[in-house]
Amino acid sequence: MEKKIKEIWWKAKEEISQPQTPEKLSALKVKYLGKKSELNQILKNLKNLSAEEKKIIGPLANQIKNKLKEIFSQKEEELASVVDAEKEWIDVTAPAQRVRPGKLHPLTLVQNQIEDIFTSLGFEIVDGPDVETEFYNFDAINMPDDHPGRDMQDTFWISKKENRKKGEGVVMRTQTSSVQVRYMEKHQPPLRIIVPGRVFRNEATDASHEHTFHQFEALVVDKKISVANFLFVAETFFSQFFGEKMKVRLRPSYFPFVEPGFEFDISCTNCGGKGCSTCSQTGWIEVGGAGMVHQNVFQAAGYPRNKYQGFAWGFGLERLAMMKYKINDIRLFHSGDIRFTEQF
Ligand code: FA5
Repeated sequence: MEKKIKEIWWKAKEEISQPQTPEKLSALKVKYLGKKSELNQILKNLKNLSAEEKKIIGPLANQIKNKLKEIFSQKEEELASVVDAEKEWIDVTAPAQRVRPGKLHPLTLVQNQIEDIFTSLGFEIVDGPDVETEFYNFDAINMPDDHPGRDMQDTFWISKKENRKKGEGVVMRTQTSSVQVRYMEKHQPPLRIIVPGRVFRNEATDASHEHTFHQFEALVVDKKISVANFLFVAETFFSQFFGEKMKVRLRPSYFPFVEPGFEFDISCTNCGGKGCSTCSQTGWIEVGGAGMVHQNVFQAAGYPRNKYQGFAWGFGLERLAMMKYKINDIRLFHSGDIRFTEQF
């Protein structure tokens, strides 16, 4: 009997050490440790042995049974780790998936460049709210309720009660000029700021008009500021922005918050000023409005009248990006079409 148990041990050990699959191993476990296994039969029949034999066979059979349990569980662990490694196997020779790197939107590129140029000229970048009070968007910049200038911009009203107090309505701002008085109320001259931001107008859209677009306001205030200062800053900015010498032309125009007011044109980026279809053969392209800050605006900000002078300008960011990248439809910017944004 003792020999038999040792034979079981050697045979089992030999078989377990062979290459295994989890299925084969559990079949072996049944064979050597299952209820009907030889070892269990021996243990079951111990009662039929003599007392002498029981003393030897009992402990030996139990010892072998425990040793077998131990090597089975070792083998099971070994197999489990092999299976995991197989699941995690990576084919390092497989072709890689194409990575499509993200791109900055052309408006972001243009805005970054504008901000770099102006900060290098000593301007501070200032922000303001998209949802604005009627006061800052209109009243404070010399456009009270009954002013015809309000009709120049179709407004999205958030709140417009019939009997509201002066300036109390709420609008989606129609222009970044809304930040002028907001800023001046809290800061004293000399000041040089630019205000990039989104503006909204209740307009029909076409290739050059959006209802939601971006403007760039510039405001410079000090004791002696003249139109010549504006021209210098404008020419410096546009020359740096387009990477070539640009000329700026002023045409008289009307904006309630400036006096005198102008519309300003830059030399055509397509033909260099010779005349082409982009500039309707004039050699000039209109980019924005500008002028010397009206004393009523300074007064609304709490500055004494006639103490300070300043210039302000506002231009459309989309229009500038269209000129720089030769984009022929403003609606492409917010189309969400990746084929468009991928080109920049
Ligand atoms: C204004 O908004 C004035 N606040 C600009 C200004 C600032 C004048 C400071 C004087 C002093 P205007 O409505 O013209 O002006 O708009 C300025 C620029 O915004 C235009 O020249 C154009 O480039 C752009 N713009 C106007 N409407 C649209 C639109 N619907 N879609 C795209 N760009 C527009």
